[in-house]
Order: sequence, then structure tokens, then C-alpha cells
Amino acid sequence: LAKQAEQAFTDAVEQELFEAARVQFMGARSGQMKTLQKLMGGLSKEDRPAGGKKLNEVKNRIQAAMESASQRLDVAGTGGSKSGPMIDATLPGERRHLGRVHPITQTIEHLKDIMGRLGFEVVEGPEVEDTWHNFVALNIPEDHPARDPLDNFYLSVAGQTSVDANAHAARLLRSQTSTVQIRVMENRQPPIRIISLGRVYRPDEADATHFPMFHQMEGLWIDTHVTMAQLKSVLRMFATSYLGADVTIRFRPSFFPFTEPSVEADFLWNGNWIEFGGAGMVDPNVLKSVGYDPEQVSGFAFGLGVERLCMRRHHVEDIRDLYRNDLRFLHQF
Ligand code: FA5
Repeated sequence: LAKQAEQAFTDAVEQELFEAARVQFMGARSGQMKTLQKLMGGLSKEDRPAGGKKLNEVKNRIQAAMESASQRLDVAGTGGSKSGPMIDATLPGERRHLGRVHPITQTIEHLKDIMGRLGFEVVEGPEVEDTWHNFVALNIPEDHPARDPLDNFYLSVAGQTSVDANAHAARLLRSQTSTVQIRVMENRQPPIRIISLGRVYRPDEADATHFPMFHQMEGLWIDTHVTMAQLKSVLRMFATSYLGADVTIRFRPSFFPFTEPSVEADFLWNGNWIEFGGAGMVDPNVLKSVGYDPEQVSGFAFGLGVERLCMRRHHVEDIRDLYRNDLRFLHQF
């Protein structure tokens, strides 16, 4: 019997055969060992000790064969038998790495939300622009230093080695979102109350507060009686909504070709004034360039640096951290 059992367990190359052999030889109710055990009752008193010893020997051999077959099947099982890999439910689970929305994208959504509550509609404009929308319509004439190829990313034309920045067909990566003001005014009549958020590009050297690609939020409000006082209220309300009621902001007189008068807006951060945007009353020349009558309508515009707002709110001291793609940094948002 022991030999038969040993053979059966050696032949058990898969779980079902092993199970059949186990039931046949060691089954608790009608296994062959059980039958053998029952036969012991029929032995005479003198034969019983020797019979018992023999029975134990057989039982041990069958158990040993069964155990080694069981181990062999377990090991093979982890390699992917029909019943699948062995799972150790006591091992700690694997953490899945979930992606996060980039802090600047989160900021853009937040800014849209605040400005939406102030009644501003979101519009979009292209990143590759022509000189009309980026300069001319914004009252930036041909000889203006802002058009210098060294201060802009002009796109080269196939077959030409140098860029003619004044050519009518010249194209560039927009250097400001003010281009969208023109696109909206060209296609709509007042009243207009819009914002536009997106990337802008300048060959600025990267430092703690500058990056060659950054985002701006442009705002434009045109109606019959829009005033500078409304501009300052909107920027103040926006700044306290996004940065908190305790933020200190100031307006400085400034100059932009497309607004008159113009201001720059700063917030106080760790004892320093940081500029977060430019703004002003839309220049009558700009209103004329899109076919509006400056006697009938007026308006204000602003352009804010999205990265600097995000940095102030989340205490990011270096703009470059936003674009290093270091997951340890990004996972904090
Ligand atoms: C402008 O771009 C004007 N178009 C703003 C404007 C719009 C004025 C409408 C009037 C009416 P300025 O170049 O100052 O202005 O840029 C605006 C803001 O963008 C800055 O205050 C700053 O917050 C941010 N900014 C400018 N350059 C960089 C840079 N290299 N990296 C990160 N942020 C920048």
C-alpha cells in the first residue's frame, strides 16, 4: 500500500491528482489507511503490537510522500498553475501612485472660479500670434523696443535665416495675453467682461520670480461708464479672495502703450513688494483700432502673473520649482 501511495503522489503533477490520491489513501472516512486501521481490530492480542508498528510505518511513508508532493505543487503554483499565483494576504499592499493636477492648472481653475463670481466670462486665444494682435492693435508701433527680436520668440520662416520682426506676416509666440483683448473686441460689441488665461513666452533669464514660459490672466471690462475706481476695486476683491483678507496690495503709477493711465500692482511678501500684474484704462487708440468710439465706451484691462499668485498663496519661494517636475514637490498640492 505504501508503495502504491508513493507512486500516486509522485505522479500527482497537478492539484486535482494530488487531491484524488489524498482521498484514496488518507481520506478520513474511506481512505485505504482507514480501512487498514479497521482491520487491526481483527488481529489477535499477540499480533497486535507488531501490526500496529507496521501500520505506523505505512502511515508515515504515505504522509511523507504526500507532504513532498504538496510542497512541490505549491512551489510550481507560484509560477502560475491553473489555480493562479499564491497570494500572501499578510504582505503589506502595494501603493498605487495617483497623478495630481499640476499646481498651475489648479491655480487657473481657482482664478476662473473667483472671476466667474465677479461676472467675468472665460475666453481663449492662440499662443502663436501675428504682430497686429501682439503689438500694432495694442498701440505698440513698429520702432517700439518691445518688438525687438531679442525680447520675443519670433518664428522663423522656412528658407529664411533672419527674422523680419516688422514684416506683416511675422509670427511669434505671444509675449502677453493682451492679444486676446483685441481678438474679443474685434468680434464683439460692448458690454464686454472677460478673462483669458494662458501661456506666454519671453526670452527672460530664469530666476526666482522669472521664467521664459509663464501664464497670465488677462481681464477686460468695456462698457459705457467703466472707471479706474472699478478697476482698483475688482483687483482688490480678486486679491483678497485668492490670497486672503490680510494680504497687503499697492498700486504704482506705470506705463503701458495700450492703457492710459496705467498702474502696476504689487503684493507684500516677506517684507518685499512683488509685482503681480499691470493694469489701466484702455487707451483710446486701442478702442479706435478695433472700431469702437472712445467717446461712447470706456474700459479697463489687467494682466496678472499666474505663477506669482500661486507662489504667494502656496509659499513657493522659487518659480523654477513649479517646472522642475520633481514629484516630491508636486505631490504637496
Ligand atoms: C504685461 O504683460 C501687460 N500685458 C499687462 C497689462 C495688461 C497691462 C492689460 C495693462 C493692461 P508685464 O510685462 O508687467 O505686463 O507682465 C505682467 C505680469 O506678468 C508681471 O507683473 C508678472 O507678475 C508676470 N511676469 C512678467 N514676466 C514674467 C516672467 N518672466 N516670469 C514670470 N512671471 C512674469
